[in-house]
Amino acid sequence: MGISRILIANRGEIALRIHRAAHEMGIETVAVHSTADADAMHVRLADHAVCIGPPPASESYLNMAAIISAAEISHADAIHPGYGFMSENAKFAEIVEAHDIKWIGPKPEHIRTMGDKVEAKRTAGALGIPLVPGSDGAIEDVAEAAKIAEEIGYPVIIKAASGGGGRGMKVCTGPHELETLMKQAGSEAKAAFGDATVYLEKYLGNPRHIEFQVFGDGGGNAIHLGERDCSLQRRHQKVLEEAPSPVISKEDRNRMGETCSKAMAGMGYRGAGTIEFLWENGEFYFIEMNTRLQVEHPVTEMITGVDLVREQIRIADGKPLSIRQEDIEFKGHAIECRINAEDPFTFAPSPGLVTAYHAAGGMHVRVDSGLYAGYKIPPYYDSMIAKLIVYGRNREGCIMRLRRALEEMVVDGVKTSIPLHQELLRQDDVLNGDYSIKWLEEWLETREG
Ligand code: MV4
Repeated sequence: MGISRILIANRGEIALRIHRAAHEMGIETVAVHSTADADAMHVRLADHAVCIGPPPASESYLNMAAIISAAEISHADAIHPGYGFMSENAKFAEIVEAHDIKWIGPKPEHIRTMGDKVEAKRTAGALGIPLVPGSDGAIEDVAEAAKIAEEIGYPVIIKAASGGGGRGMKVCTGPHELETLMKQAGSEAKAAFGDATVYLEKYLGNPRHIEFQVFGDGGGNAIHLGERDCSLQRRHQKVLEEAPSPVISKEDRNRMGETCSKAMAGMGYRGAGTIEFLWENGEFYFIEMNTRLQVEHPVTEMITGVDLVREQIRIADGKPLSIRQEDIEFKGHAIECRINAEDPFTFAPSPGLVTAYHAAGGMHVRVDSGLYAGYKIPPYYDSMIAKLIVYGRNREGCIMRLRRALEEMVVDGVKTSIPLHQELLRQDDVLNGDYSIKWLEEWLETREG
């Protein structure tokens, strides 16, 4: 029997996003929420709602037993984890499947493999994906690190195998620093992740962050949906994402996209995934793979017309992918601005009552958000309150429309990053697509106001 009721194990805009895809497929939804989210839009929109615990995520959105119980009592036959929270928890995925509930996500073994960054690199390399030069696996001691660093040349970067998302990295400029930084990286990794395992890579000084969207049916068929450029980041938080990347040629897209989809087919990957690369001097270097739907997935949807959440649900339901690679066309340009409830200068969180709200609209403008006037943004969770996604036939047209849409957005009562986006879209380097992963933080250093 097919999926008829999905429990959405998440909150905020992504919970709405999943609800919308489900309802468009005639599938009912069950919201789960903490006591802090009783008035949230994701709860109002869903067909059923279950309170799963107090405000801290550790006791609600991360509470496996509470979520499984909610699925059982509400007779949900599938769980979609969204992003963050339980989305890359292999153990949870196994528990869901052990309860005969469909897991709308990758196979648990693949979540586990990609969660270990050393295993992820080994797997990707074996499947023909180009890697950053570095240690073949974990580094055991300083002597081994020194030998590899000598071979690949300084600077090198020491990373935690259980890390990811930028946590626990050390850049090492020469052999004199290696011992200290190795020890630091190891003990910090042990403290943060309970695993001191580290590995070594050549440090790339000024790359872009380019990621490919992939999709597999779990039975050896896979496609790619092109790349997103997510180089504009602050402290490993993406601020603005675009598709296609301003620097990737059609030939490189097709070549690297094909490498990615072949790799996914080779491992029997199921569901949505993102293969992250650093891109420097025209070359791609794999760093990590994310085994979830990503915040920035809408820019891919805008330029391909493919509903990624619908595909996720279909795959989990044992149906084939609804599109073939040769039917995927990349058309136009899309940019997403992440709108956070935070001070646009200090980045301090700004939760509280939203006194007025008006979403931008018009042609090719999409706002994914659970905001409404009178909503009180709780202080317990991520500060992202809306995503503004805009499409244009080309990058210039997209930027013009994005500026217009940002002018229309009204979020009163709290500080938001809307003014930051407006300022970014006046910077020549942004307008020219001339930025690397370092650009935003360097610009913020010199910014006035
Ligand atoms: C790197 C790197 C330079 N060289 N690896 C940060 C997050 C994690 N996913 C990997 N990261 C990096 N790995 C090598 N060999 C620079 C970063 C990095 C970064 C990467 C993507 C986007 C923003 C970034 C900001 C700082 C550092």
